[in-house]
Amino acid sequence: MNHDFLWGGATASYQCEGAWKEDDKVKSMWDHYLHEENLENGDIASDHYHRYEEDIRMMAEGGQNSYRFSLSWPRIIKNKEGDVNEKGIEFYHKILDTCKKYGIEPFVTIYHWDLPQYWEETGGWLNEEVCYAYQHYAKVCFDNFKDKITHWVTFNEPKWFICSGYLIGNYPPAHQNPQETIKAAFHVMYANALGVKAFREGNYPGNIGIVHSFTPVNGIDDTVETKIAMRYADNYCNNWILDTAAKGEIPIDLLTALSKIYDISFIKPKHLKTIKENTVDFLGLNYYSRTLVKPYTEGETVLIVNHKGKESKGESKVILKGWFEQVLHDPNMTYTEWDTEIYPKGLQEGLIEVYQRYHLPIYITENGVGVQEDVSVDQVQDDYRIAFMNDHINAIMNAMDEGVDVKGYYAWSSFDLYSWKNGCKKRYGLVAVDFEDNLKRKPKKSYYWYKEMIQNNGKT
Ligand code: BGP
Repeated sequence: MNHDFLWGGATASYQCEGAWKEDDKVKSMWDHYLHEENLENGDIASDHYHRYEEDIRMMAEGGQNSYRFSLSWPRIIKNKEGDVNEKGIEFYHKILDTCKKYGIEPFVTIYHWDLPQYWEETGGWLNEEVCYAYQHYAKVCFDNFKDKITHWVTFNEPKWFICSGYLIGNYPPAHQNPQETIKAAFHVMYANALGVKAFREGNYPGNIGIVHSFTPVNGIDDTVETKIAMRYADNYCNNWILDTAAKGEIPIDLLTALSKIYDISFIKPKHLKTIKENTVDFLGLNYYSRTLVKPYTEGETVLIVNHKGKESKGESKVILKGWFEQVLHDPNMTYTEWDTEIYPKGLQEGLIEVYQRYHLPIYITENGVGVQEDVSVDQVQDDYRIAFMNDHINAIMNAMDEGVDVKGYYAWSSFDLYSWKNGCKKRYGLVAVDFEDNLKRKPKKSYYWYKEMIQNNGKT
């Protein structure tokens, strides 16, 4: 086994911990929003807060040597004044000590979407003050856990939570406002740089990166119009995060295009200087699928929904007038129950492209398939998940053969958990969690397959 390569699974605090009010944790924007809207929530989720020992032990028994999880801001920082909740700190020490006990390397995300509600009430990511609050929170994490964590991630998927929260409106704060989207997006990338700055200034051990929801862009043909649409789509899907975090530069053609329609005067030289001077050490790519596009010039449409709700099957695409239109449903391709195209080749091609562009080490920080499963059986026979992971891991190995520096792979998810807005019925886990029967854990067939694959160093 190649001991340097990290093989594991991933989770996120809100999606698995539960214990939403325990030990002085305050409300996150997700707690608030899902309760207000009366939607299925993560109050209990997989109850990882109480069952972490069993979960981490199962990771080790499944041959995994790493665990990607996130820290919860509302568990760690009590209020706008920045006071620390020692019980929150203690909880993550217990997780980290358990990882150590089982020989599991922690790979830790500082922010995976659970903004404290007390900050959301001041305007959330539209408020520049939140960027400095994030920096304070990140510093508290570095100071408290520096001896136990060496792989740090500033943010999980800025595109997904910003576009869903401010443009599409299906995630909290559920706005539909392009002007706000641009401002919130910018603030998150600025906060990313502030987090990196705090990390560098504190001289903490280890590395820091960002995790991006990576969708390589393909065009439907080779025409000039399609190539232009592809560039717009790449800016929308990838470059505003990757260029900004890795090179310290917001793509200039994106800024020019935006400034013709929107106000970007909130971007000041001091922000750009911080962004330029504080770039990341590595890139984490979450890969679920690609984006196939064609030009879109007609009609009045600014944007149409892009969400992963099952009800929207066949409609979950992005259209930006004058920029591009996402193409769905190529009859030759296969799609998941939730409308995601299965396209492993995109991972291989995308990895090569990203590595050529940024020359940074890459981790595949999420990859998996969401399915409705009957978990009352002794063992879920998830051959579809095995096939999915097998094909994507092969794609990674091929990219590595071509020289790409991939350092780890994380299945989404380590065990079944809460899927944003879909609730617990959309399952991704290697281990089944029976939400109807006492949250019992039972490894799926894929868990054993993954163990063997890890022992073979990624050869299947
Ligand atoms: C990514 C998120 C994860 C996870 C995953 C699956 O975008 O980082 O938190 O949820 O997607 O998505 P979903 O649960 O919406 O199917």
